[in-house]
Formats: sequence, structure tokens, C-alpha cells
Amino acid sequence: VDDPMEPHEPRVHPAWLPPEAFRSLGARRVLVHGDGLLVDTVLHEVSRACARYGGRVWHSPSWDIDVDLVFALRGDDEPPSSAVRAARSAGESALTEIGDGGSLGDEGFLLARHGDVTVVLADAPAGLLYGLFHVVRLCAAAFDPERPPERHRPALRRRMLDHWDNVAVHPVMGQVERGYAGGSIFWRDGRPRGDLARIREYGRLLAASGVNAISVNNVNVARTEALLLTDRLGDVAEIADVLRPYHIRVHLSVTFAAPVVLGDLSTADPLDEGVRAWWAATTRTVYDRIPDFGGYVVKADSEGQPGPFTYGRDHADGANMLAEALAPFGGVVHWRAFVYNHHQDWRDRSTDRARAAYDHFAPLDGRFRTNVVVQVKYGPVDFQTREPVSPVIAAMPATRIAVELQVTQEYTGQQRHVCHLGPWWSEVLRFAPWGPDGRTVADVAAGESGVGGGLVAVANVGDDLFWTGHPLAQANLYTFGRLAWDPRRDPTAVLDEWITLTFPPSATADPDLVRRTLHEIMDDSWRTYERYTAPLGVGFMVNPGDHYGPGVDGYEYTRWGTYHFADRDGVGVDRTRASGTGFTGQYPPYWAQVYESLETCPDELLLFFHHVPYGHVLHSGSTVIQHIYDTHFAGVEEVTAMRRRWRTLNGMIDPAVYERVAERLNEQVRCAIEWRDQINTYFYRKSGVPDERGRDIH
Ligand code: BDP
Repeated sequence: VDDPMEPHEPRVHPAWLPPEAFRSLGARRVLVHGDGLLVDTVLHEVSRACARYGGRVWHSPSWDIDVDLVFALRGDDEPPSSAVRAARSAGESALTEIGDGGSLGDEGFLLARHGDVTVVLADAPAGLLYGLFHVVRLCAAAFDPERPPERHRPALRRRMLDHWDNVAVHPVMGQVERGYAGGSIFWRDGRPRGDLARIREYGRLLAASGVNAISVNNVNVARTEALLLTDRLGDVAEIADVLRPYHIRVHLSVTFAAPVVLGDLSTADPLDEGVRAWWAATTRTVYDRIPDFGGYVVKADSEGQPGPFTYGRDHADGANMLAEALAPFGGVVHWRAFVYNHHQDWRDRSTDRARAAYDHFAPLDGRFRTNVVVQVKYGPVDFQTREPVSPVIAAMPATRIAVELQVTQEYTGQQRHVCHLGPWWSEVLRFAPWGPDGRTVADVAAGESGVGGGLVAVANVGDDLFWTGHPLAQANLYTFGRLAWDPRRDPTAVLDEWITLTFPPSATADPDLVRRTLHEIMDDSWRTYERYTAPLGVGFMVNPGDHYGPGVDGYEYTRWGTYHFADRDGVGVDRTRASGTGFTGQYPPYWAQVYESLETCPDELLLFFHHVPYGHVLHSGSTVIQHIYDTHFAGVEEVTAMRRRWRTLNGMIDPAVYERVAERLNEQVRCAIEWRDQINTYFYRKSGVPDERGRDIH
């Protein structure tokens, strides 16, 4: 309990990086050369593994020793130990061999073998930390004499998680908005939760997946949360102190109305001198307390949050004012592009929520300061299971863009369903908005010469015993970090890493069975989820409010937007230029054309872009209505198979994990059947077209 490095709550089940994951470091002789907070973290991690598995560690020794593993910073100093000198010079030649003698960057590292020694070399301490976790991931392979040298650098500079955690319990949203893993690990009932060991453990998990920034409160900022910026800043500083040893910078969601709410000013007008001075002074105080503070996250003029519109100003005016306050300290504003009219008249067919972010933001390109990041949800609507990529991502070449994903499974089964999102995110990140040979979404997030806005995701962690409610939902968190580090990674390979780290072979009775079974259950689980829920990209057929379970017409006649337009003849939203809302015209020409035409629009997005008759024949050869029936039956069968497979792991893994997943799979089967029956029945009744295979639909 006294050692903050030891998970002190036996009630918390390990996520990735249980102690067994460090077994390959056992019985090794390790040398760490370098100084500073992050180097201390490396030392501490290695010492802990050595204490458990019988190795030894030296910190910058001044004598010669034989070692198996060296962590060293590059530098001009003459280290007394020949082991360090040898490691450095071997590292330099390896870099030349790779064809890149240049910089490893702030966070990159080199892994190379030199004789019997494994060398991790970095320009900066963070590189050593990431190098350590890489060695752990590789297990014995890191010590393979034949292993060729490898250089690793993150593709994206900022890899960030946004916690939608409320400090006080919100009457509707609870402690964590869209949280499916219990309460917040940061806050409880209006105060800090005070469990710093847990936060530190969380930081460690995040660092091992590559995350380097975190925002600690909800984007919907109520008064208690607003106070984090001023009166309660100490609470934020405490979190920052705990996460700093894992190279994680803390950001804060702030309310645009802060000068009024907290500062007793009569206005929050971004062009008002008094308001600017208030933000400048407040921000200075923040940096006095937290020198490496990351910056602000802002949801403005969106779903009822205050913003610059009140004063006749636009998003650029608002964002630039905050950016000006942060600039002297190197901070950034993440200004969210999630802006749309949530008071629509559903009878008015000319409004289209999908258009809104582009209509608001694209005209502002070029007006944002360089430390503004416009944070864009991956799709034009709202974190659905399937959407096209947001056209905003390609529309603002002169703006730093961050792409926002949702790790918390609001619309993808709420951590009661297995839904591994890696393949979906990978599709989004590899999507090339200007056409197949052009730059990808990941390239935009990386930016020219690395100054892009990065990748952000809404977090899925809470104070739950398994961190994420569904133990298998941890894989989404891990995968997010790894794809943010390298968006070209194969998501199945990333999942494989997570499986090995979470269920280390040494800790399971039959590691091959565990691995194979988890792949069978998880690899395609996002597509399975898609099959039994809303069809062909139409989205949003969920229960209003909590967004769980089928609610086919749940939103159809509400002010939040209209999503499927099903009638007796057909279904789907006409978003074409020719006859619909014109949304397709927001894409660069290649995709504008592909989506505009029924001939070329991909099946999985058909109903997002087109309103078609039920008998419309898809590229797959099936009609729309038959596709709906078939996929819904198939989805339920796949979920039933998942449950059957999971049962073969009984006795092979931690019984508590086994039971929790087993219980949730029962719910997933129940809910998938409910989805299947409601969707199939709804469309059968609307269309009157029977299932050509004569299955049971009423
Ligand atoms: C929606 C959520 C809502 C969030 C909003 C957002 O339902 O709780 O506040 O996104 O991103 O999907 O701000």
C-alpha cells in the first residue's frame, strides 16, 4: 500500500501489464543511463520486475559491468561505463544501417542488438519509457540475437483521451457522461476521489499503449466542473503530478462562459478586452501551478453549451481568444467542431445534421491561430457504428485538425456488448478523402511536418473492477493508443498484442486456446454488431436518451434530427446534390461523385446517402429488404457463437474475468435478439415484403 507503484487494490483486476507481462525481463542484468523523472520511472519499472523475477538493475554506474539490456539517452557526455559507450555506438551504427542517423524525436527510440546485449536508445527520456514498454511487449523476442534494429517514432504527436467525467453527479448523466464502467476514477460526489494509486496505475497503462495527453472533465461543463479552472485547480494539479511520471499531460475542459460564471464579468465576448485579460490572467495561474499543462478543450455553441454566438462572434473569434491566452506557455485549445442545431423541426426536410459541422467550420479555414486544434468527430453525425468520414477533415487545409473517436461505446453496445472497434478506426484512419492515392485521415491528423492536431478519443474507463465494465472493452482503449502511435498498424495484430499482454502465456493454462478464442470472438465483433443493429449506414435507431438497445423510430420525429425516413416504399436519407440535402457536395470531387451515384455508393453507406425502394438491389446482389433480414439473423447467430466459444475458456483464465464476460454475453445475446426482431418486424410491416427464406418475422 505504501508503494504507489503497486496496485494497492486487490479488488482491481489487472488490465494489460499484469506483473507476469514482465517475466521476460526476469533474471536480466539491466543498465539505465540518463536522468530525470521519466528515467526514474523506467528504473522503477525495471527494478520492480527484477525484484519479482530475480534480475538486477544499475543506474548510470561508473564502473564496467556485463549487462543484457541497456537503456541509454544519446548525448555528448563521456559516460564512465564502457557498457553505455558500447551501447551508444552500436545504436548509432544501427541508425546508420537503417538509413536514418537523424533525430529519434521527443518520444521515439531505437531497439537494436549488439552482441549479447539489447540496446534501447533515445534522444529524450520519453523515448526510453516507450522503449521499455516495447521490450515488455516483445517478451523474449527483444533478446533474440538475430533481431534486426528497429526505429520507432509516433506518427501523431498528441494521442489524447477525453474523460467525460463530472466532478459532481449529474442528475441525468450521472458521474461519468456516457460512462459504462462505474464512477469516475478522478472524482466522486463533487470532490476528488483521492485514489492516487489508481490514477497512477491508469497512467502506466496509458503510457504502455502510447497515450500522452488526457482531459480530466466532461466537455459539458457545469458549475462545479467549471471551478476546476480556478478554485479547484489544486485538484487538477494533483492529477497532473501523478500522471507526469508516465509522460501524460493534463488538459481541462472549460466553459466558454467562465469569465461570467467564475469571474463576475458581465460578458464572455471574446473580443472584449476585459474578457481577454481575464483569460490571460487565469491561464497564467494555471501554468504557475501546472507548468506542463496541455491546454483547454472546448465544446461551444453545441447542445446548449455557451459560446461566441451569444456575442455575434464566430468559432474562430472564440478559439483564438483562448489560444492567445495559452500561447505564451505553449498550450493548445482543442475546439470541438461538433456543432449542429439540436432544435430542428423534423418536418423540415431541408435541414441535415450531417452538413452542420462543415457549414460552420469550413468557411473559417485559415482564421485559426496556430495553437488552435479543431477537433472533428470521425463522422459527420455522431459516433455511429457506421458513417462516412467527416468531410470537415478534408476541408480545412490551413487548420490543425484532430480526429475524435469514441472509445466509450455509447452507440456500439455500451460495454455490455463485445465490439472491438480497432477495424473500424483503422478504416477511418486509412480513408483517403481526396481519392485512393491521396493523403489519409491519419496524415491530416499528423499534419505537415508533424504539427497536426493528433488523435483524440472519449475514454471508456471508470472505477469498475475491470476498468472498463466489460473486460474485453479494455482492448479498445489499448488499440486506440497503439493506432494513434502508428495508424497503419493492422488492428488484428494490435489486438493480438493486447491479448498477449493481458493474458500472458505464463499465466494461462492453454495460451493458444485463449488467444485463438479471443480472436474468434473479437476480430469481427464490430461487423457483427453492425449486422444486428441499424442497417446500411442509416444509424441512430437507438432508444433516445440512454442510446442503448433498439428504438427504430426513437429519434425519427424529434428535434435532434431525422435519420432514416422509412416509409412504405423505401428507406434512407437522400443526401445527394441532385435531389437531396446536398451533403455529398461537401466532399472533394472523387468521393462526392462516388457517394452521389447509386451505382458507386458503397453498400454499407447506401442508406446514409440515398433513399431507395426496399427492392433496390445492392452490389452484393441482395435487395435492401432481404439484406436487412439476412444480416439480422446472421448477427444473432454470430453472437450466440461468441458465447459458445467463450464458454470453452472456463477454467483457463481469472474466474472473475470469465464470469463477468459470460454474464455480459448473455445480455448481448438477449439484446441482439431484441434488435433483430424489432428491426426485421419494423421493416416487414413497413414494406410488406416477406423474407424470401421464410423465417419467423411478424
Ligand atoms: C453525444 C453524446 C453526448 C455528448 C456529445 C458530445 O450523446 O452525451 O455530450 O456527443 O460529443 O454523442 O459533446
